[in-house]
Amino acid sequence: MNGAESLVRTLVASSVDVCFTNPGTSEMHFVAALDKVEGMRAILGLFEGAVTGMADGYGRMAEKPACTLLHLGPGLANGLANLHNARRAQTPLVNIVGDHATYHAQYDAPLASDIQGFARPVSGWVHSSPSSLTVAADGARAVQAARSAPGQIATLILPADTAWHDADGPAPALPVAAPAPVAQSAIDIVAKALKSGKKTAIILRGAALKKRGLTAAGRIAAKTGARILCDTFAPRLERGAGIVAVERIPYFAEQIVDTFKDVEELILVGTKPPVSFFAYPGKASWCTPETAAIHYLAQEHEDGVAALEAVADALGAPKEPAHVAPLQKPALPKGKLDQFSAGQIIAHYLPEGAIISDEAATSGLGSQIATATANPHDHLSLTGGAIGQGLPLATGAAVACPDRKVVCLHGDGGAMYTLQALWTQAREKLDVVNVIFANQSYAILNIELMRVGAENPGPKALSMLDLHNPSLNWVHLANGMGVEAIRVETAEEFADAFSSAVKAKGPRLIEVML
Ligand SMILES: Cc1ncc(C[n+]2csc(CCOP(=O)(O)OP(=O)(O)O)c2C)c(N)n1
Repeated sequence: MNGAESLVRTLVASSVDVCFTNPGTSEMHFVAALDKVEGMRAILGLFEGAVTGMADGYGRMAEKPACTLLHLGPGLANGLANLHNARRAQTPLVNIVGDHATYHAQYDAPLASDIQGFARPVSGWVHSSPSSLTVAADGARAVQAARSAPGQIATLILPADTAWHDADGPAPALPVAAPAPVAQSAIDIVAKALKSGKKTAIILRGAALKKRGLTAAGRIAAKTGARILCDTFAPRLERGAGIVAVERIPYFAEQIVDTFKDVEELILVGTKPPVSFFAYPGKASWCTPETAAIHYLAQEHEDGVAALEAVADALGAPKEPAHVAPLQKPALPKGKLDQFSAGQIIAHYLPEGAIISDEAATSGLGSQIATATANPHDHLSLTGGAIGQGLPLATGAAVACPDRKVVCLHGDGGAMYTLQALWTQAREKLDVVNVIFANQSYAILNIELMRVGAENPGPKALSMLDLHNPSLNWVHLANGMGVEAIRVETAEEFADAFSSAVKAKGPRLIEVML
């Protein structure tokens, strides 16, 4: 077998069995190997930003890596913004990036570039395979690196001759290190802080935002009254009826300052102290009181869930957690369609076990409020602020979880970045309801324009934030990629469209005119 086949067999043996790709000439042996090897699902994306976002959504939900297959430096570079988001999400992900044959590099052919230079800032592990005889072992190491807690991006560069020359065979899967146990001393310090009676806030991220970690945090809250929060943009949060509810840290600096103004003890589980997303003239960057004591119960690579349970036990916390969300589906609103009525309708019909990919931007608050007591679901957010993640993220999540309904909530501006994901949804018949909030504006930037102190914006400035002229037509855009779509203008129309899309199988798009 050749190097490419040895690599594909190695990936499958290491449980990497989905490849999101947009390939080129240098990856043709890998592409050909997909037919020789059983067990690797290959999914085409029509732009690399969609490909990498899909791999992120898959990794967040499958909790194991997919691989990408990308075309040299430019292919990787096209995918960087969503790799940035995936890095922020600590998603396990293996990039396979084709390169020119080793002996071709000296000629500086047009597609030659610094692939390692493109890969390094988003990758925890980067390696260029020197020979077809090492490709398999390098592939196994890439998977091991991607899966090491809490999860990271591993980029394996595959020169074309290492793919086409003979290999010895696949390499066996390497062991994956579990999250490191938290030191008893950290548990003791946090338990002591929680017993102090001071005003305490616990911020959770990572696995701690799944039911088990949330339950342990809810037990601590029941015993001590500590507040439980999560980052504004958590990679994955389980929420809804029957699950311990957390406060989501708000977006704007002064709101974060207000959220934490009384806090004396801040306990961090797999996260960092909250700071403002941007700096603004005259506003805080560091958003917790300077006087608050900060305790790291668990670092990102550590087992924060077991640590929370150990703290709850050390405190003698009751078995029953506080703040378990009840099931309260909102009534169906009538008349005006805005983000709040839309959110109520989404919460009303949201099926149990749904996955929400949320890049709704300024239209997101309504659904976040309304779904707090909806059927239990997973919520995925835009972790790195690089817009254009939501559609591919939803697509990858639907590949990972074919039995669950995926709902993508998206601003129209961000959705335009990676709308090619819709084509992949149609081709793969993925079960995604895409809701596009069509305000025909970069609305958040209109708010930011004022907040940064740019006074009296003129028509040129304002037109840079406006998406009219020409207006986008999401029904046509979706139809052009094989996705059934409808435009809605009232709450009743949206309720009809959303309920029927949720009942149907396969991708749908609803354009919500705001
Ligand atoms: C990759 C990238 N490019 C540009 C931006 C700047 N940016 C932030 S929000 C935004 C507009 C978002 O518009 P939309 O998705 O329609 O949401 P809205 O603000 O209208 O609710 C832009 C361009 C960004 N965050 N990331």
